[in-house]
Amino acid sequence: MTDSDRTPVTVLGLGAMGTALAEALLAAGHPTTVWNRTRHKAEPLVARGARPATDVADAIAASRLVIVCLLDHASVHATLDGHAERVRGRALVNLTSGTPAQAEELAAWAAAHGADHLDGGIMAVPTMIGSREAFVLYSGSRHAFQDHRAVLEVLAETHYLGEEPGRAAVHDVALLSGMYGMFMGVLQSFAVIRTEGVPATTFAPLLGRWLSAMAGFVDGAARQIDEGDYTLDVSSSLAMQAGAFAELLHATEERGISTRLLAPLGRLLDRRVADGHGDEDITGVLELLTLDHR
Ligand code: FVH
Repeated sequence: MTDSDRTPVTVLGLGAMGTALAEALLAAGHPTTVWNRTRHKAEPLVARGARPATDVADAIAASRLVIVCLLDHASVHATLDGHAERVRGRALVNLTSGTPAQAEELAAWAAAHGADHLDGGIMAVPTMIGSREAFVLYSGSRHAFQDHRAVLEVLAETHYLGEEPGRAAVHDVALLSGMYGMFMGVLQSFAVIRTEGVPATTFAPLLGRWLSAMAGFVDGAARQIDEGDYTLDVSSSLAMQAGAFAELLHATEERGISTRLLAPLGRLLDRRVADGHGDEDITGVLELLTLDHR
């Protein structure tokens, strides 16, 4: 296939992520039209062969596949709203982070103006785009996904989750929740070890090894949740962990480190034990995470 056979693509938004997306498309030989509110950010891409759009209307007109990667939902509407009549017949792939409700709203907006809509949750940082580690979760128009899958694979591995527009966003929220939980734990861990004068870089291999070993929790917990049975395979009971966790909080404060990140989990463990689930696994804490459990 020659470059002239490849699908033309437009990228709206050239922040860190939009730039990485456009770079990957150019590297794969796609004729790539770019637009950014602050125009000079397009210059490095233009030097690599991108076509600078004169304005949003020109950018949308250039390609049947329009990838949107802006700051947030408000900036997507700020960019597209004045050009609703231009999107007819196009596939709008919105990789801007947003809520499920925002994905549904944009899908309805696109449908009202004759465009197909795909919402995407990028599970990567910009430097990962185009690599095997990156993946993107998509939901929305099945035929837009099928038509453009080969192009989207240039950016990252693709996972299509179905036609409900908000489904990718829910998965994004769930995966990022896991990530931020890990970030919280890692920061807490480094805060404690720093009180001992141990350099973070010295400690990091131990922490990485321990977290890798504990990653097995994911599959075991998933099985318990799907079975609705938190007594399965319990090797460390909730009662034991609640006691150990209280000691961990004391030790943390003795080192002069705040427990404000960890203390909420301690309260949930205690509550679950008080509710009679001390002989079960920690996974049952999940039952206390709905908003009607205060
Ligand atoms: N970067 C990351 O690690 C994460 C990875 C996972 C997915 N996120 C989401 O991707 C969206 C874009 O993120 P980004 O990293 O490119 O963000 P910035 O570098 O801050 O660029 C923001 C772009 O949005 C433009 N913009 C902001 N407000 C408006 C507006 N009112 N009208 C038009 N464009 C707007 C901004 O333009 P400018 O400031 O350069 O003129 C940038 O192009 C985001 O949803 C992440 O959550 C990234």
